[in-house]
Amino acid sequence: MSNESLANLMTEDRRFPPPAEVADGANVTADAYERAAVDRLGFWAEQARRLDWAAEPEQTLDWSNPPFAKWFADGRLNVAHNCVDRHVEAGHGDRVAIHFEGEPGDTRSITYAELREEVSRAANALVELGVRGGDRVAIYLPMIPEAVVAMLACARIGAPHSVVFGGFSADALATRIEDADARLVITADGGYRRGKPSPLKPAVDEALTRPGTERVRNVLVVRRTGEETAWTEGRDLWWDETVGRQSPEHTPEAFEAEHPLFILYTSGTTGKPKGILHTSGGYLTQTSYTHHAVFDLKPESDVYWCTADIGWVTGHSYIVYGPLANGATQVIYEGTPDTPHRGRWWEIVQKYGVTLLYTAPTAIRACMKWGDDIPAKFDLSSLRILGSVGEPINPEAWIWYREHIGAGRTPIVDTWWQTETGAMMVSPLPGVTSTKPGSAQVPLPGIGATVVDDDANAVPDGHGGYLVLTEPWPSMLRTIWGDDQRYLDTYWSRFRAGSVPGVEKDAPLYFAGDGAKKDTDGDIWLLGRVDDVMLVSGHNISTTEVESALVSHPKVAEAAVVGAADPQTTQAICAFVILRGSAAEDEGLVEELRAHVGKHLGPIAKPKRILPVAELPKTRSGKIMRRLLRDVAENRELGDVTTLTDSSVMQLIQAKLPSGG
Ligand code: 6R9
Repeated sequence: MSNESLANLMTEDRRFPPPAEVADGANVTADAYERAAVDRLGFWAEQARRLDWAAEPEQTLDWSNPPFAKWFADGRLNVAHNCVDRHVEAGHGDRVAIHFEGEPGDTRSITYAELREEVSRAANALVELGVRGGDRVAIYLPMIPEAVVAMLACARIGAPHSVVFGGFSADALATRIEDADARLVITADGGYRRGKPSPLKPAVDEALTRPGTERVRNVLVVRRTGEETAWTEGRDLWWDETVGRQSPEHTPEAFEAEHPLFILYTSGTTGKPKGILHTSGGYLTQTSYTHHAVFDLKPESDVYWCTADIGWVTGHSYIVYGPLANGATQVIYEGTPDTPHRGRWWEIVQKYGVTLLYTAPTAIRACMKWGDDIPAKFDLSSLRILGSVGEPINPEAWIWYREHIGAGRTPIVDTWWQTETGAMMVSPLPGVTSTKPGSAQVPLPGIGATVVDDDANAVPDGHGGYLVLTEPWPSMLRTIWGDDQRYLDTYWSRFRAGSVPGVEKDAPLYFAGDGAKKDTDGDIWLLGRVDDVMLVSGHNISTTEVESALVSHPKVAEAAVVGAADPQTTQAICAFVILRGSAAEDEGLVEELRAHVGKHLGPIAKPKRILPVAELPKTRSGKIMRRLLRDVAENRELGDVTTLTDSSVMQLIQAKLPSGG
């Protein structure tokens, strides 16, 4: 990357102050920033008291061996007790924890009292199968309540889980089973996807033929679809039989705050997947606090819905641990947003009276493409706060979300965080912040985040650089499973603090891998992964800003921009666009779009090539895989496509490209 900071092209003047109905009585008010600034560790010690500890921690942070952190190290707690039992003991056993909506339309509502019984039975079953504290359990399930139960049962007995997304292949599953050295796999016969049963168990059978997976003793299989399933006697067990016959009572044991809670793999672009390790007390403190602060959850009256999959960190932190620690009532939906019709999500919001919705920009852009008339058919008036996560949200998508889903009334919380951070780090607070379309804005109370240049000096307002985290935080990853050196190299070796206000010179800074800028108000904008930033004639240009400019054109629903090697300009901007339903791919379109970008961002940002396509390559968590588009734009063979949702997308894109690049 050159020494010139990231170009800072886009400006945004729209502001939306918090509505009175959210600001009055908000869980967290502006003084939280102040308190956390005065005594950061005291602030987190106070948040840890949101939890029920078997032994209250006296210590807050041990940073004597950076970057290996210990939070609340002398405290002891049971995570599952905090997410389930304590709510029953507090008299909320009849409160619904989960409204489950299956894709075929089957439903189940599970109260906290019922959840306690289910989790206890599952914990007893794990113990019977010989799973001990510290043993790893792989979970490969669709979005059904048993996924939550399985995770909590592992937490209850101190066995770290490794959830593998149900859309991943047998290969991906085998690599993860091997790396974590799992002893048990929990799966299902299948789940429902796009209107039909989709099998899961065959991938487990195949994975377990691979070398390195021999230590898996049992496979526990949830019956979901009832389809015919191959069976290995002595190894495979039905969940309903094995779990069903257990006692509904299980006394949870308290574990140290630093006891491992889970491993979750992030794919990254190169090398083998990284097993991100999270532990118990700090993780639960920050997921609980941020869910309470950013969604302003009122557990007695709110109905919360996070549309993420449980196989993604958002599902871990904001379906399972944060919301359940807070005693929330939530919706879990198994299927796709367009099955059996494109209004399915809005029908669910109406049916359950969802008040807090958390989803990803990719889903919002898909809904924009499908048309405003679809959400308009449903009563969405229960919604009071809308969240976004996973990618930068383009200002136009932000405005659409607020107007068409939030009736022009609801605050939008654009939450920046990562698998590695475990919980939200940069986000507006819905009762405090005047929001700004496209910007994640400010570090949450108790979080140190800023933007630095190549020499690790904080950039002045109005400049771009790299997002870094300046202070350890409770839900931070503790290491990469089995590879401390890779943990150091990946996150902590790039920056030692230069001139950063409030940070000691040479202190290690956490490098998030994202480009970012501070606008003239000091608000943070995320500009995409640093690997995706383009270098055009000596200027660093953010893919996100060019994409947002394209999406602000009425004919464009989605855009993905990459820099392709170019003999004149180092890299040339190459854009792949999905047109809105009615827009035609006519002669003048490409010129019209180039002119539009030029007008918004300046001539330097005009794409050299613009290619209309039907679909974009995305990961299962909805992130655009720009590196594959770069391969296409540079006429290279495609890199690893195993984490792609649909590999035929790339063939379609390649077919559109005239050879010669
Ligand atoms: C939670 C999650 C992390 C990467 C992160 C960044 C991108 C996530 C974002 C965002 C802009 C936001 N990202 N939230 N970019 N604005 N609100 O997505 O975790 O799957 O590990 O991805 O996602 O690039 O570095 P994970």
